[in-house]
Amino acid sequence: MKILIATKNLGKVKEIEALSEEFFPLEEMSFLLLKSFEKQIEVEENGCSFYENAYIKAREYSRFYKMPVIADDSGLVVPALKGEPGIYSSRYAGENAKDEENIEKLLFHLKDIKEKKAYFQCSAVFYASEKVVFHTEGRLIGEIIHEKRGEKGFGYDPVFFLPEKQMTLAEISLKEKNQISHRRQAFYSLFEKIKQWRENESF
Ligand code: ITT
Repeated sequence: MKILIATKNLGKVKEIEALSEEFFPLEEMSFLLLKSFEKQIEVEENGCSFYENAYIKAREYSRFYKMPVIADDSGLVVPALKGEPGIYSSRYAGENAKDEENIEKLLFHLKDIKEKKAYFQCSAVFYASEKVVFHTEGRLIGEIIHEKRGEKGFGYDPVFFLPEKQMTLAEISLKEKNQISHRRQAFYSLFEKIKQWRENESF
């Protein structure tokens, strides 16, 4: 079976590819990326939650490319900022904002706030048809620090500190991030559901 991983975010692509290789090493399952298609579409993320946006992306790409699709909608949630940037994480500092600009805005809003707890949320949706839709969630808890540390990862990783490792997500390897991340939790549960569905289908 071919499944399209519908994301334009190259940081996500790297992580999801590595997770899928770990989970489906011997399966007859192959993953396609958006870049393998000549025709590209824009999908408006006008949902009110990570789940709604992941569902919209998975459904629209699946309808357009006529194949099963996995979509990820994720972001950083800072309770002291009333949940910001949340579903607006990628465009916090404006449409097409760069990661550095989003981080700058985040640190500016947090400069006088002591409570630095934050978490990443990932909502993953598999859409094969209107009747075959699976949804899972993952969460990674940490703290926001005031100076960027590390060069790895993407998005808010350089300011997302893991107290138990005393490092930011941008200081640990992709492999280590993929052992603990919000994305790992969501995708492993999603892959499990897809696997079970495939097994039941073949009876
Ligand atoms: P697609 O919609 O094409 O998947 P996107 O980057 O716009 O790409 P989202 O709407 O889900 O995807 O926004 C996710 C944003 O949340 C992302 O751009 C980062 O700013 C942030 N984010 C999500 N997961 C992250 C992670 O693991 N590390 C750092 N930042 C992350």
